[in-house]
Amino acid sequence: MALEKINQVNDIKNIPPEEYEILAAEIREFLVEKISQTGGHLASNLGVVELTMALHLCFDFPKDKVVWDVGHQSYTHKLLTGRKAGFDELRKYGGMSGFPKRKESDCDCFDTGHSSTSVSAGIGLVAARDLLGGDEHVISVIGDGALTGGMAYEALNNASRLKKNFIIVLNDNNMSIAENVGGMSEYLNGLRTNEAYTSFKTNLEHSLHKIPGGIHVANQLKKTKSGIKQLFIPGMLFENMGITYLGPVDGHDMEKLLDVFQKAKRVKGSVLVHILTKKGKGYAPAERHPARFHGAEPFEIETGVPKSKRKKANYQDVFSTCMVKLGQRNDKVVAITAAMPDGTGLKRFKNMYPDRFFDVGIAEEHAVTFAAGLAAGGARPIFAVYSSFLQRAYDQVLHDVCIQNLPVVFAIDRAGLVGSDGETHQGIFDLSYLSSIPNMQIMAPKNKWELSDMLKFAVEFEGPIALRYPRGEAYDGLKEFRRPIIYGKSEVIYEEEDIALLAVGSMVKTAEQVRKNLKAAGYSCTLVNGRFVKPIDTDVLDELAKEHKLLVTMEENVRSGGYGEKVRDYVQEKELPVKVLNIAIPDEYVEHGNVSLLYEEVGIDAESVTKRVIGKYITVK
Ligand SMILES: Cc1ncc(C[n+]2csc(CCOP(=O)(O)OP(=O)(O)O)c2C)c(N)n1
Repeated sequence: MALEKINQVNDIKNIPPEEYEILAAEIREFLVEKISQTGGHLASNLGVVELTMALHLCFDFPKDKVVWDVGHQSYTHKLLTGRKAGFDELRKYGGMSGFPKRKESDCDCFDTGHSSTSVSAGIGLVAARDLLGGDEHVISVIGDGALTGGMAYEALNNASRLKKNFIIVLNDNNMSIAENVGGMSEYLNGLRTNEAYTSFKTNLEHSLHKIPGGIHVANQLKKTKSGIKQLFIPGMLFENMGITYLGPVDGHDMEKLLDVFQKAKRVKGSVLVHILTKKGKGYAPAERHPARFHGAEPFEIETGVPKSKRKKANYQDVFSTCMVKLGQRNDKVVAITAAMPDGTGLKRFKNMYPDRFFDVGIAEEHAVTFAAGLAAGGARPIFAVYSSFLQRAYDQVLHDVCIQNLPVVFAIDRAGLVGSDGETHQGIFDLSYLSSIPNMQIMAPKNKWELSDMLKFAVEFEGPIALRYPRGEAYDGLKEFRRPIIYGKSEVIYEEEDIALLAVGSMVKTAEQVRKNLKAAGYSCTLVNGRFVKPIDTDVLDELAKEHKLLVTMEENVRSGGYGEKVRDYVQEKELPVKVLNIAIPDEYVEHGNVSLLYEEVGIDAESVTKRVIGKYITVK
């Protein structure tokens, strides 16, 4: 048992080379077993087992530093740095994170979660090292998917200028979550698959080596800056930027990996090592369905089938159906995703209207400005994007869409707490970051029918408009309340007096339970579905203030800049004779864990809200 001998960082260096293969197999077995129980990122991790082992054999962690792009593929790194036991509590509340965390280990030098940041962070660490007189190696490991993100190019551009010793490892498995897309992906594909080229190059080199002086000619050709160098060295795109290219190398061949990393260490300046890996390697279901096993729920090892069966439709299914219908009705409707066609539910739209579907790669900033261009050209773009990933496109939303008041629909998925992915992925800021932007309108549906109605409304709307909905099961309660969507108007569901609950989106369901609790405790309680977070419905506030003593706003967003603040501001400004209690997520990052547990932790579950409402009401009545 080789894995048994690995208990802390650098233990791998005591493993004899003849056991590397055994160790890799045991690591894979360990990962499959643990992730089958906890869920987590499987396919990407299975692909980088040898790559990670080789890094740990060639470098000296924690002195040397490795930045994992996105960070979802860092499980073997965690295993090799003394965190084996952490896998029992992987992604659970209080347990080990599924991403690199500085606070978790000194071998994690930079926190990640969002894509395409590793080269920037790496070159920053390099610049700091050189300023402070250090001599450690800095390695950024970036996937071919992450290399579709603009930041990666900004960083490569900068790295080429800084001319500092820096190692970039390109982990090329020819996949993003789904199929990788775009010109860079094709370029890499050319490098990895061009057998004709490879054999031509080998033959040419052999022939040159046979003729007198040929070796010299071959060496000269490799040094020349001319295009002929391409015959000998692939990766000219990087070379021409001043970044040495090494590879491509089989990412499952330890000998070759060790050799190329030793070479990379000796290169002066920045070097990119191109490694070819197989996503899902070693576990047949993940090799067959790498996208499904990118982020897996707990599953049966023998079959790869998820352990829990989904009973109800989720919001993404509802969105998917609506998009197909909208596409049918209006041929100006186009759909955009930034590398998440499956997760967002756009796959059916893609299959039915391939000409009106755009996967732009992991490029949210570009996606937004691209949508702005489409809208300016007369199309009706709908950009389906996770709340946390839209964060990076703030300026594009403001500068390219909203200043020009262009009709772009933002379908904001995974809004609210997402659970096991943790801080980097919680969608709890969108109401705040969008609502300060003039011309932007924001809606949140209470249930699955309202998602459909809001989407129809949004496509007809003449300006930027966002609707946000959570991850997972779509709420199918309150079906009888399906009144038309009217701009800026909320929906009064139950009308009583004393306490009014004003909830938005997912919190309407919670508010229903809070109302039941309050009524059971003898309180009279109105329930309003806010519907619009921007603009807020001031008429309903004026009305509610007449018959109620306490308004309670409820949202699954941080408090700062959210729905509650807007209601409170209005009530204060108009000096309405009513008190306001804001229920929102505290202004803090929320770590990973089960969502219902997180609701309790941040105090937005029905029981905590009920207690706070009663406590507040006692002081105001
Ligand atoms: C800004 C941003 N957008 C989207 C994602 C979701 N996401 C996580 S991993 C991934 C694919 C990454 O592909 P690649 O870099 O090739 O790594 P692989 O999983 O194939 O090893 C995507 C799109 C993200 N993490 N960050």
